[in-house]
Parts: sequence; C-alpha cells; structure tokens
Amino acid sequence: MIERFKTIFHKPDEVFVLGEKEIEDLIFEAGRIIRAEKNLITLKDGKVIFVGDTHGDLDATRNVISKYLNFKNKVVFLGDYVDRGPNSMENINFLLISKILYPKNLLLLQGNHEGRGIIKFYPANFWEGLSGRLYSLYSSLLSKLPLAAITKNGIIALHGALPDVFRVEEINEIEVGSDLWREITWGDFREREGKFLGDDPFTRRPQFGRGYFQEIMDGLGMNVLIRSHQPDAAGKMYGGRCLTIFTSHAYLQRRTIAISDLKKEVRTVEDLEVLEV
Ligand SMILES: [Mn+2]
Repeated sequence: MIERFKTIFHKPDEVFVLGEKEIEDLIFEAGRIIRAEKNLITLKDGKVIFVGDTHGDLDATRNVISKYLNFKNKVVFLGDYVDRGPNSMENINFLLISKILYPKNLLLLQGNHEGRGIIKFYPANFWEGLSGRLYSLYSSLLSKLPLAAITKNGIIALHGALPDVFRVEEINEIEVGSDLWREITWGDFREREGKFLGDDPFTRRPQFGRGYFQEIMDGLGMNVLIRSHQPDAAGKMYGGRCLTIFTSHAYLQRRTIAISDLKKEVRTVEDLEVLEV
C-alpha cells in the first residue's frame, strides 16, 4: 500500500483516480499517524514553512509540497483543506498521502472546515458530495488533527484565533467542540481595542480585539501568531505580531506562505520571509 501512495506522490495526477476502497485505506493509514499526535506540536529546529488555507486548491498544495517538503524542513498547513475550491477531495487525499510519507515533516492543523461533523456551515461542497460512509470516515479523521504548533523562536501557528489559555500545555487538554476549540478553529481578530468582542451576528464567529491578543500572547510567552481563516483581516495586525496568510486561489489571486529559520529570533512579522507560491 505504501508503494501505491509513493506512486501517487510522484505522479500526482493519479490522485484523481483513487477508488473508494483506496480512499478508505488512505484514511485508515493516515489516521494511525494523526491519532498519535497531540493537539500541540512543538518544533525545535530547522526551517518551518507555514501554509494558509488551501480550500481545494490542489495546485497550491502541490507547489508547496514539491518545493519545500523533505526530511529536513517542517511544513505546517493551517487547516481548511476542503470546500470552496475545485479539487477538495484530491487536495485532502494528496495531503494525507504526503503525511504518510513524511509523518514528522508535514503537520496538518485543523481548521473549521475539518469540523463539519461538529458545527454545520455553508458552503460545504466537499462534505455535501460525499457518500454517508466517506462523510463519517473523513469527519472522524479530520476532527482529530492537531490544533496548534509552536516554535522555539517564539511563533505560534493555528487556524483562527488564540484559545483563552495561559500555558501552552493547556492546548493539549482542549476537546473538540468545546469553547476553546471554537476559538481556535472559528475565531476572528479585529484591529480594535478590547478583549472578547462578541460573536459576529451573521457568521457566528467569535471576535477578539487587541487586548485579548496581547494578554494571551504574553501569557503564552509567544511573539508572533501565524494564522489564516479570515480573508477580510489585514495581513499584519497588532504591531506586526499577527500575520494572516492565505494559500488558495479560492479566495485571492495571491497565494502567500511564510518561512522561518528557527535559528533566527522572531519578534515581529518582519523577521519572517513572506512570499508567494
Ligand atoms: Mn476557516
């Protein structure tokens, strides 16, 4: 089976012809790795490449993986692999195959679009197109993805907003479906003063301001947050300590990633390499 996954990895168009049985095998194999991971991933050395929402943009994922995924780098995807874009199924399957081949070097964090089994949302074209069996296999697997990554040079990376915790270890205790989980996977940041600003009346997303950002980042001892999820957010917020990136043509013409060499101190976004793919 690993040989079959290697073939698909090197001839990525094969990902378009995976049968349902092969997809079940893929979900099972990837699940063995993902279920053993903690909510919080700690990265200690090397170069880390952060990738925003890909949302069915298989081309973006292939570009990043062919260029950066190897046994030295760490590549951290910030969630939202499915829905909106044209190739959700191929995108998530190619990522799961890559995860099986590079389990320590590819980290797939959880976005709100991976939690369809917990909170319903629209658009959900990927989820709505699945058979009942695949719906339950994908939703069970994807809701087990880790929630955050931290680096030894002061970066925390996650999908939406910071959880209301003061020690990074507390992230390991967060349960799927809880308020803290909803802050991470659904939360927005606003360039406004204040802490909790209420749920958005239309999207139901929890909104947070500068005071909340500073309080949680100081408590966690982190310098810079790298996140995705919120296309209307400014790229840089809060004095350059909060970077929002997207890596999908489903939202924007520009597909952006951020790179940090963990040997280098990071105090603001200016200390990262931010580029297009
Ligand atoms: Mn999102």
